[in-house]
Amino acid sequence: MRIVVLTGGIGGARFLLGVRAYARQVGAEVTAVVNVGDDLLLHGLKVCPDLDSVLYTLGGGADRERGWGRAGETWTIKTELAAYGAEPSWFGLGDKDVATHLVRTTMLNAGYPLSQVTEALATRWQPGVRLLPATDDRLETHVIVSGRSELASPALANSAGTADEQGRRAVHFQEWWVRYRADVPTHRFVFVGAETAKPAPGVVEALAAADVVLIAPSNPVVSIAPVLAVPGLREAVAGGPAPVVGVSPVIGGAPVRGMADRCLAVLGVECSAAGVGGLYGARSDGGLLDGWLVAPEDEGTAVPGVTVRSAPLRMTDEPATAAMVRAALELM
Ligand code: FO1
Repeated sequence: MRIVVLTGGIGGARFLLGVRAYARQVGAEVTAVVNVGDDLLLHGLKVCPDLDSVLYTLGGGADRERGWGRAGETWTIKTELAAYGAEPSWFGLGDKDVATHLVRTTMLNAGYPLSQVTEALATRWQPGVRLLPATDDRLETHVIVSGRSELASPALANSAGTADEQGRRAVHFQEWWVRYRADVPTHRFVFVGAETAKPAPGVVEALAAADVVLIAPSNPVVSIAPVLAVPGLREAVAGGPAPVVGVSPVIGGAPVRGMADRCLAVLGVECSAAGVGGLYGARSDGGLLDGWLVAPEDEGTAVPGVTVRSAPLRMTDEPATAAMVRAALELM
């Protein structure tokens, strides 16, 4: 059995722990197609938070409490940068984490595409799943905001746009997420570079050969949407041979973690299992889903044209997450 997972964020990385555990039980192969919209260039380094979350989480090196970055991290570089007054000071790179970015950036500068660089990094972490960035091309999520004059850090590439006549400007996703905790008037999300991006090598092939495609319980707006924004990728999912089953990131009207509620509000979508299911839509109706797994708290959720079932969706540990994956696959 071949399972392809569309994923991003910390919830997506934790979901993959369960997918890998399930796959080991049944002898399945797993390919994860990972969001790159959160990526940024910082202090000359290419940082790929979602790819790194998967590498560290599946490789046993993640800080479980913080959710991002390395366990047992130290912060000497961050302190030294602060002593120079180097911005941005609101985004911290740990010392161990910096080693990953140095290796990645060196390889990218030498001409290797991100997919090959990721494969190289994975030889250390042995994640046990095939890890593919959605695209090797630059694709960054930017957020159109207004209302705070200090917005748009010149320290972040492409975040220094001047305000238009309505006072709106674009900031990098990380500035919106980490610096402002999404608490600023927000108008829309833009996936910069998406129009000309191509799926990374192996992505379309993996989708064409899949027995099932799972959409992880990741943030639909800033983790899954940038993956689907790569031309050809949505088509390869929606028009592919494999059934598509999504797992709700919302339980009882609240995101399991993160700020999906704020992101959905920007789109005018209700923060509920039905709202997110409806956003993805039925494959039979031009959308993506054949099946939608919701939590017992959301039993009775209906998404027209989609088979909806419920199962416990709290990813408390690996066995619980593997049981969730089993329930999603039983929807097929
Ligand atoms: N999240 C924070 O809240 N504060 C940080 O300083 C921060 C630094 C950071 C560095 C590397 C990395 O891979 C992730 C980092 N994150 C940080 C997490 C990240 O902002 C987001 O949680 C993800 O992009 C969303 O998936």
